[in-house]
Amino acid sequence: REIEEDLRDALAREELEMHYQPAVDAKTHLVKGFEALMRWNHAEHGSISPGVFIPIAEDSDLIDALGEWALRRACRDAAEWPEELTVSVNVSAQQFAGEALPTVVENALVAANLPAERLELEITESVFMGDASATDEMFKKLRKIGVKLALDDFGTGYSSLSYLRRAPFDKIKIDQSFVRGCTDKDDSNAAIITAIVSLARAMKMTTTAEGVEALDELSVIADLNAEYVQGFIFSRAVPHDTVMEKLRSGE
Ligand code: G
Ligand code: G
Ligand code: MN
Ligand code: NA
Repeated sequence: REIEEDLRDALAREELEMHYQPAVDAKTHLVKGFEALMRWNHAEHGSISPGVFIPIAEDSDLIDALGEWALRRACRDAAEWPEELTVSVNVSAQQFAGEALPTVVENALVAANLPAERLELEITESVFMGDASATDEMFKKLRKIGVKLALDDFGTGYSSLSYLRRAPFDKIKIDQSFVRGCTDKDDSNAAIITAIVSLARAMKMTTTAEGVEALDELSVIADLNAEYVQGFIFSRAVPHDTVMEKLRSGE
């Protein structure tokens, strides 16, 4: 397809950009870190969503090059932020299944002079569909590097609690579908969030509620004791320059 050909050239043409969405403490609203989200400014078609081009990259051999670029750029940008702030990078199951990932991660950290614990990799449970011993081995290697690991989109897809036992996650990201419209502490979304928060605590993991858009969602989620929140109520993903301006102005 034409879009795949264009994506092949997008890196060289510098049409890809990393934008950053803050994750904030649910109670104090202080910024804890940023999630890196890729953007593609196509020469003719304008902005193309990663929801469209990441699956195309995953179905071709492009995801490794895109993923490496994302890690390097995100680490480089994060190295300019105050040192208590972390950066979270989404990693595709295809990258996770490839043997290069640990080296790519280490090289990105070294090139940016970023301490490993400031980088968090967001992984979805689809990685567990791959070969079990290779998956376990990859978790060990990443763990050894010292990066943080978050389980993304939790509660959707083929959620299995056994994944939590098998892999050393630091954080669970509660999917937007449970967060959106969670405005009442007695509804079923709230019950699910309560259960996830409690499970995470018992396993020494933190939680981030994703996709918070409204004040009443924010207040319910803070009451349910999710540690962090992310969503349009605070900010969409913005370019690195904007992050730097906001950090300087103390926003
Ligand atoms: O930012 P937005 O909501 O449009 O992202 C859509 C999807 O694309 C999300 O599932 C997100 O995780 C994914 N995505 C965004 N940036 C990256 C990236 O750099 N690498 C990978 N693998 N996925 C990404
Ligand atoms: O799959 P992942 O969780 O990485 O995807 C993150 C996606 O969620 C990005 O595309 C991002 O733009 C989107 N997103 C972040 N905050 C909100 C929000 O408050 N509302 C909606 N609708 N989407 C959000
Ligand atoms: Mn994510
Ligand atoms: Na997510």
